[in-house]
Amino acid sequence: MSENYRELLLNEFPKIVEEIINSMKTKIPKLALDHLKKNIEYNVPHGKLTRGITVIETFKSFLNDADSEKLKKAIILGWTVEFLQGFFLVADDIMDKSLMRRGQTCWYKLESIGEIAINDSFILENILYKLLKTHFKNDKIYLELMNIFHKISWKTEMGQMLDLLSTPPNTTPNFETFTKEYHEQIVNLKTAYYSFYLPVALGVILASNYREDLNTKQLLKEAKPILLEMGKYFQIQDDYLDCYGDPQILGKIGTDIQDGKCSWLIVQALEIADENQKQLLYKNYSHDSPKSISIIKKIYQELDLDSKFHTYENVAFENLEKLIESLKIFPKEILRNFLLKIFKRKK
Ligand code: DMA
Ligand code: MG
Ligand code: MG
Ligand code: MG
Repeated sequence: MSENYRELLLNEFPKIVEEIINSMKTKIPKLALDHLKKNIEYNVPHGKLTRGITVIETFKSFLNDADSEKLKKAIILGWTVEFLQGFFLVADDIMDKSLMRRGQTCWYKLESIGEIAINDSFILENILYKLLKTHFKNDKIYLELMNIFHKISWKTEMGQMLDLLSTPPNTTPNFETFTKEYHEQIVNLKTAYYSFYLPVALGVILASNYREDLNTKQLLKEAKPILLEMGKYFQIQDDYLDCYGDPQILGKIGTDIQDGKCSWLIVQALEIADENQKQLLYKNYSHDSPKSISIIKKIYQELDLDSKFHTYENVAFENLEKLIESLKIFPKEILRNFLLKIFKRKK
């Protein structure tokens, strides 16, 4: 099913690009139009599209007999989350000094790009509001859609702020922030809201555009804690894969150790390390040298973090299954599907 939705999304993409380019055709010179197109095409459609697909799947499970016009709205809304994601990733890669994203060189790292990437990320964000305006301005949910994007973007930006504040530049990490609590706050804010709550919320809101009987507030209130819990699990996987994933499959190369990130792995490590290991971790974490990185990885190995993660993953999965089972009004299938998509993921 989701394969179909992926195709539906990808079929619509060229039309979206054309719509944006056409809207600027007479307003900016050709070289700028070309850059705008390149920015969109490079940074938006090459991911797994999980968020976009989830919007459509959620919408369809509330409005099974949606006609093609309604389905098209779901597809557009799916792309709006993917533009938001593109915006966050282009900016995140600059801030994290990453090299690869989705199997390609990071946008800002391209020879012909560089610092314009900062502005390009803003543009990707703005496009999502253009799409909302063009396709939803006459719908009763228009304001609700704008509000949710603003609210969730704010959360994500707070999360990125916390993430970056755990290791300011040119100094040692704020090791006092390397706690389970701080880490949980980071992942909840920077990932869970926009990656899990938002796509499902958009699907429900769009369905409520056509179904008077849907109580969006009640439905989302029930699903939200579970979606946020799934988001936490997802970002812990991301932290794990940063160190243990295969860059070929992942499409990106880990930077958390040299960036000094408050990652699940270092938080675990500091909790169980002996004094000697702790001193080595303090001394080498956030140093961008192969020697320091390998010392950190060696301690992770001594502490058996790999298998600690697998244990965590199984416990988290069972816990999420139970939470989903306890739902009273929200369709369980939607969250089950979402969970199965990410369980034991390698990318
Ligand atoms: C990503 O956190 C969060 C946002 C809001 C993009 P991250 O830097 O761990 O992501 P990645 O590992 O994909 O760079
Ligand atoms: Mg990053
Ligand atoms: Mg980051
Ligand atoms: Mg990461």
